[in-house]
Parts: sequence; C-alpha cells; structure tokens
Amino acid sequence: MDSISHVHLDDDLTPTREAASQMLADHPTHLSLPQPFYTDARVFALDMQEIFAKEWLFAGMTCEIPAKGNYLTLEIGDNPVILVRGNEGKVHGFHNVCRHRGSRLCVHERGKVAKLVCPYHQWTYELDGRLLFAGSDMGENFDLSTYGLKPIHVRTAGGYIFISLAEQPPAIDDFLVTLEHYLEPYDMANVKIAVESNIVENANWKLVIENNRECYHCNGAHPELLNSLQEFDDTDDPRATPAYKTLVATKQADWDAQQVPWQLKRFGKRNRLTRTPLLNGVVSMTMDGKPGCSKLMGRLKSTDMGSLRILHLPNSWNHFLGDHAIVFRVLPLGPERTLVTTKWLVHKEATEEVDYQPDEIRKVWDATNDQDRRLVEENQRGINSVAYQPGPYSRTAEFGVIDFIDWYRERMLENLGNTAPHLQ
Ligand code: 3BY
Ligand code: FES
Ligand code: FE
Repeated sequence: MDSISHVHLDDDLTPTREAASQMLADHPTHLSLPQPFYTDARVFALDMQEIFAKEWLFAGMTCEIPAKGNYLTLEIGDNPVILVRGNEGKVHGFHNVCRHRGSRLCVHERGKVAKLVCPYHQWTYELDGRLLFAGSDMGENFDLSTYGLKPIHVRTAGGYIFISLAEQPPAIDDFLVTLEHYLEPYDMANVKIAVESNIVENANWKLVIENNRECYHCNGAHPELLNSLQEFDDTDDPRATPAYKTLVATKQADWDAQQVPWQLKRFGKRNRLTRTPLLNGVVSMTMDGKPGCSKLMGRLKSTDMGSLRILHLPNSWNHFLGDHAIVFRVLPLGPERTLVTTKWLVHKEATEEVDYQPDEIRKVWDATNDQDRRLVEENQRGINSVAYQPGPYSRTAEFGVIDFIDWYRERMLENLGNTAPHLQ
C-alpha cells in the first residue's frame, strides 16, 4: 500500500492548510493549478481529508451486490470500506475495520457472507454492523452493543452506490432523484457487469479528471473513440456546429417519442447529466459503431440512444448507450498514482459469447483508457519539472476542466474552513 494519506505524529498539516487555502483563493480560474497541487505529498493528504473523506464518492453499482450477504470493498486512501447488502435488502456501508484490534474485516474485493467474521480473532458482526459474538474471553461484563462497526453514509439511486465518510455529508438528494429518472429506461435492477478493468495511472488524480473533462486532446489521441464520439461535450458546447445542432434536434425528437430523458441537467458543478448523439449512423462505442450486445438495456427498443453522459465529481464519468453502459471510478492511491476502474454493463439476461463478446465490447475504452493513461503520465512528468508553471485553459475547448478546477477550489476552500471573499 503506497497511499500516504494517513497523518504521522510528526506531520503538522496546519501550514499546508494555510498555504493551500491562500494559493487556491489567489489562483486565477483559467490557469492550471500550481505545481504542489499535482505533486506534493502534504497537499495530497489534504485532498484525501478535505475531498475524498468529505464529499460523496461513487463506490460501485448495486448489481455488484445483488443479494443479502453480498459485499464489495474499496479503499478511500487509507480508509478501507465495505458495502454489504443487509437482511432487508438495504445496502449498508461500514469502515472495514474490526472494533477489536482494528484488523481489516473483509479482505476480498467482492464476496458473499452470512455474517461478517473478522479473520483475526473471529469477532462476528451482523450484516447491519452489530457485534453479535466476541467469544468468551472478553469477560462476563463485555458489552457487545458498544462495539458495532463504524457506519459510513450510503445512498443508492439508478443502480449507483455513493458513499461519504463525512460526519455530515453535503446534500445530494436532487441529483439522486434526477439520476433515478434518467436511468429508469435502463432498468438498473436488471443489469450485470460484463467486463471490468483496473488500471493504475502514474499521475495525480486531478490530472486524470482534468484529462477526462476535455476533448481538446481527442483528435490527436483517440482514433477508436472518435469512430463514435462527437467531440462536442454537450448541447451547450460553444463549438457546436449547425450540423451537430440539427442532428441533436432530430435525435431529441426520437428520444422524446420513446419517453427517454435527454435534457442537460446540472447540479452545481459536481454533477451533469445529458444525452448527446453519437456520430450519425453510429449507435455504440464499439470498433465498428454497431451494438456490442444484441440484447438492449432495460425497456429500450431502439439501439440509437446516443450516449447518456453522467458526471459525478470528484470521481466518476459514465456513458449509457442503447446496448451497454460504461462506468468509470477514480480512486487516488498516492500523489502521483491513481486507480481507474472501468465496468462495462449489459442486460442481466444477455449471454456471454452469444449476445456479446467481452473481448469486443471492451476494445474502444481499453484503447482510450490506455491512451489517456499515457497522456496524463506525460502531463505529470512535465509538471514535476522546475520549468512547469500554470498554463492557460481554453475557454472554448477546456471549459469542463475549468468547471472541475472551480469545483475543486470551492470545495477545498469551504472544507478547509476558509470562505474566500470572492466565493461568498
Ligand atoms: O467521453 C468522455 O468521457 C470524455 C469526454 C471528452 C473526452 N473524453 C474521452
Ligand atoms: Fe478482529 Fe481481533 S482484530 S477479532
Ligand atoms: Fe481522452
């Protein structure tokens, strides 16, 4: 484990908090961040404390834990977390830390259990976190009820599981209602993961998100993706051409007829949902643009659904097509190391090798992810140089990056307890 978000006894982050607040408050919005925000171990520790331990994070999909006792685990920096489906079907979230001497409880990424049993001394917890059993050696007066697992906040909507390690997480309800509505046509109770990939990118997590928030790099980098993706980010895109706008209007009429939502929705800068067409004549993000799965998702009747794009800062972007969906999760591992998990979803009843070929359906985004990995790793290496200085974002091609950096800055300043005058 190379994460360094834990605070050592001799680390006093107070000067870093003050310096980071000042730098963010003074930073012009149209410039990339100062070097320490991409390189410094102490700023990384602040990111973990102020963003990843306080905001809502995309953790996984409900289809990964379909039945009682199914669990999945993930690590938010140094904080192992477990999500488990309880006896009444509810998804519970806990710190994956035993209340005896702190061992990690569940060591696998996914699994199924009747109870949560610690591998160290077999303390046994109910799926709702209550301690049921600690053996006879803890003494007669040992009070099981005071040693339940520490809960985390969990919300589910549209098949997504969001978590927050904060004591009081920010409001998220409005986004969740809309997410549920936009995903209704996909019947997210009946999807499954067809393929999963995990790659480690040697770059700061913010560089991974910045890279995803623009398509300025697409022409030079992504031949496979550009077989299907329009380079315009959404219908508000300042570069959108008349031909694109005409295509959008035609498709929107089709989608209206199918009662499938497409309108651009924003929830601050944290969330954006919008359905945009793929290239004319293309229906999926596959090498040939044809469906990668012959069984469509949910109640959809047409393959031609464009892409429903869903953004959730700080750690997810998503594409929902007619035949499959691709969901992305970003988890920081260290100042210059980031885990990117990609999951390809299909209808639960689609049959592997019959309705879809796992090796085919993954090709475009495997290629794209690898291309993006190289781009962000080169970005990181240049930023590490003494020659790096913050450079200008394009207002027409990199507005998504500006929005992300604005969001990051606002959340950091608020969570660090500093409300800069210009943000009030
Ligand atoms: O398609 C995506 O998710 C993003 C947006 C633009 C470029 N990039 C590949
Ligand atoms: Fe879990 Fe001892 S640390 S039972
Ligand atoms: Fe890219």
